[in-house]
Amino acid sequence: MFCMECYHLSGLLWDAITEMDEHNRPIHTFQVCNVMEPNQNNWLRSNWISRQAAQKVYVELRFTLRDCNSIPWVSGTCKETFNLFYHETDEAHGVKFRPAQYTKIDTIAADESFTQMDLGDRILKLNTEVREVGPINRKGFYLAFQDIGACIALVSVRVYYKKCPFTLRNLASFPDTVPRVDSSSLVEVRGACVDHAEERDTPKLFCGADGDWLVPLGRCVCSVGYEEIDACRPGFYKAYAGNIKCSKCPPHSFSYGDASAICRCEKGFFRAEKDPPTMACTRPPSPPRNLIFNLNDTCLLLEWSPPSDTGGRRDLTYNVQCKRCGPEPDHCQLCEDELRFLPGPLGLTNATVTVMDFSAHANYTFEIESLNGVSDMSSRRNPATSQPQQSPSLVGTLKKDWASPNSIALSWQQPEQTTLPIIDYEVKYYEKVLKYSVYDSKAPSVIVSGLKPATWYVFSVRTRTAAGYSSYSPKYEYETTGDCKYLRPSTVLISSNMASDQGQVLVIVTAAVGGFTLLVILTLFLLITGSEYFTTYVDPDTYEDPTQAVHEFTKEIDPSRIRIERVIGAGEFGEVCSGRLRTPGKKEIAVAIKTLKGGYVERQRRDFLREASIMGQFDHPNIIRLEGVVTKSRPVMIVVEYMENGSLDSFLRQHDGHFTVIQLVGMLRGIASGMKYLSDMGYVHRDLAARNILVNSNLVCKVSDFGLSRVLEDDPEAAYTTTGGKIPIRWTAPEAISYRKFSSASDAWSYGIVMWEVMSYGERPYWEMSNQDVILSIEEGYRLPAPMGCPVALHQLMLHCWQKERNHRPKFTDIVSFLDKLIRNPSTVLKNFFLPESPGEEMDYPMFISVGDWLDSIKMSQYKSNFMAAGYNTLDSVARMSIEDVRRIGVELIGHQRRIISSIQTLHLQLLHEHEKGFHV
Ligand code: ACK
Repeated sequence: MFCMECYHLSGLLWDAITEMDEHNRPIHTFQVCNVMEPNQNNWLRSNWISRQAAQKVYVELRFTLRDCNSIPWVSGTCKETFNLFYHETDEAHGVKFRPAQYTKIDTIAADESFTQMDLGDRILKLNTEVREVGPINRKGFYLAFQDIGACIALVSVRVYYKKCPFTLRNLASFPDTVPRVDSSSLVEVRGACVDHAEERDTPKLFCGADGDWLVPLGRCVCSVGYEEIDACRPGFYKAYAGNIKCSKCPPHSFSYGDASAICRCEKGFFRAEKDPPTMACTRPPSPPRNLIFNLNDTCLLLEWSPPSDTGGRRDLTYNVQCKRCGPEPDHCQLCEDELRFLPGPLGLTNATVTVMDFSAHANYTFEIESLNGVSDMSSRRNPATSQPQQSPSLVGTLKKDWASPNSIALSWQQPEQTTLPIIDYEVKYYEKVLKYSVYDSKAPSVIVSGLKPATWYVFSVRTRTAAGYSSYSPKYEYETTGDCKYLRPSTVLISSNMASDQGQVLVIVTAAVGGFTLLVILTLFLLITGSEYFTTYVDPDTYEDPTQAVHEFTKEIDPSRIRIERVIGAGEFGEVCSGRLRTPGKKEIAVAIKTLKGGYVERQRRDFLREASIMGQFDHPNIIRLEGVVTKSRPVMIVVEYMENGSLDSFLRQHDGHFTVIQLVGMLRGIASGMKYLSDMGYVHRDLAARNILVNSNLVCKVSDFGLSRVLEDDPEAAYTTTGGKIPIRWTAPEAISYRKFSSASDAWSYGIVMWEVMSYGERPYWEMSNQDVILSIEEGYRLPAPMGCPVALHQLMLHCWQKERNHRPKFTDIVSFLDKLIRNPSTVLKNFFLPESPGEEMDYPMFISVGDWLDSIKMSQYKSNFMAAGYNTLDSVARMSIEDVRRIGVELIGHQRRIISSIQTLHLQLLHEHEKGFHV
């Protein structure tokens, strides 16, 4: 710290002595002990000490003082105190020392409270004394120690001053501060806000004489984007200064960097000017839905449902746009000014508007646009007004790829130049005089099915890009049983002339999404003629408004007429219950009630009710009967007739071997009859399987589950795809698996599988083979063998259903009459090798080359060596094996015995066939 210099004014000097403590560490001391001599005046002076910032300094002395009583013969001269002095100067004096210049601080005496210091053979009692020095006004000072005859060892001198140290309080920093000399007054210190913090009330602290900070006042707070000095992390933000935490970015917004004051909206999402930064980013709403109209003599009432997606906002409004079109739908002019709208055409808050003052014999198109506070911000505003030059171009001419009485596949050339990518195509078609439908297709092709035979249809396509729709292509007219030709554009649509001839006003009602993407077209005719409207199946998906299909094809049941008794199973959308249905004037009946579980989204409700809209169109003893629906209250329900024995697959598994062949054939006959009805209606089931057949207490089987026939629009490759892309591989015909060619012929394939399920009492088709193996083995010609005990005639029918060429498969009408024959003449069924009159052409059924191939094909390869070892190395020899033979060669598992034996039966039949044809294996 500082050096000491000794000054001997009389007597002996202080001695600088180094001793060792008990740890062998050197202790430097200054000692004086002239106790024998009187009038001692020995000085020890420090070197110059800068006072630095201090006004008051403290001197801490550690020393030992010998008790005079402990020293013999020193009584008159021995002292037990020494004096402490100081002298202020601005600079060091060097060796010059004048005691007279020094001011006494105090006389230092030994205290009672010594601490002991072990100096090897001696124990010293160490004394500590502290004295204040000041105020010091010069730049520095000297300390001096005056010995007047004591025995002292000065061990340490510590000089220090007190300060309030640098500190952070309330997000403000306060510097080192030296207290006042006057211990009663405090130093007021103003703090500086730390980085990224800002002053609220001036932050202050007071520095007390002892170096303690006292009385904090005022504060700083974290600036925007910061929390407690740290920056908000990516994904977080802080929009307001304050000592609050950073918050997670609200939905649909993000922050990439640190210290974000606000989160930026994701693409397609926006913040309206007045939206606070804490609010989620929002987007324009989806289009209004379920647009319906009511027309009386003078006014048109348009009503719609709010959009399914409000974009996350509450400030939803609607604008109505009116177009009056000439015979060509693309020659339209706006007509809001001509008509009277109540309450008005723009900024509607309720989902309804009344329109009046129509001109006679005119076509009007109304578009309802939903808007919200961020619709203006979307770059995808109404393309018709914003960027007309970008309107997509027309597609090329329409071409028929193939057609059947009920369907047509059309394709067209993509527009040559499009500045924007094509989102999809809208295909509009209509029976020349009856009914409109619209499809969205992602590919430049479409398959339109469900058409009526011998009916003229008109097709037209337009392209959609982000800029909106192109005009419609030239019309393509086609008669379902005849040839096709192009019509002149002037002969298109239902002309206004024709409409007026029949006293109609054509109203095309369209709904647009928040001014951009999707223009959903719903075209309705006011006049529906034609009484044979429901003789063929109508796909509810062709209705823009699915609720309309529900209204049209189902009866609404008052839920008070339904009594739910118990839950019988779990359906795709919710529980299936059994219960009773009361109908006034009728006997109460048992019903099954399918419920739509709570929390559903609109799409689920629509999918759920689609089944009812389909079922409601059918009326046949082998089709599950729809009693009605509950849609006006919760839960939404579909009520169908009760089938006591549940689904056919589990029913058969529970009753393995219980029925006669004729009973089983009776069940199959019922299913075939139901399927004949469906195919006559033009309905393709797509999911015919025993699990989708229900059985009542009289063993009557009824086809159910009409969910799968749904058409999805979102497959860019195909015109049609099935729900969720899931195809029940084991039940599905190869052409439906590979190119989604679903037809009544593919239903016939599935029927063959159902026959196999029935005859094997619910065995899983192709057992545990993987789906991929099933597809491959079918492709290679493998077909399921006859189940154990299955009459050959029935297996023959199955094989017939599994013809690769779909036109060779039997029609359901053939199947029904064939089974009828079998039932009428059971003995023929029971004769094992009866070959029925083939209802179709020759089968293309494969032959196995070797026993090994055969075993591979039925996934029984593990028994190859058993067969070989027992000498069964030709198919002929295998075909003669009995169940005992199979057991004897070492096939122990009953399931395997069963599989091998049923395959042997088929093998036998094949061989018979081949031998008849003159082949030898
Ligand atoms: O095999 P199951 O007993 O028969 O279990 C299923 C369950 O509900 C889930 O679908 C049964 N189920 C469905 N519809 C009916 C019905 N109309 N009558 C009786 N049971 C039914 C089905």
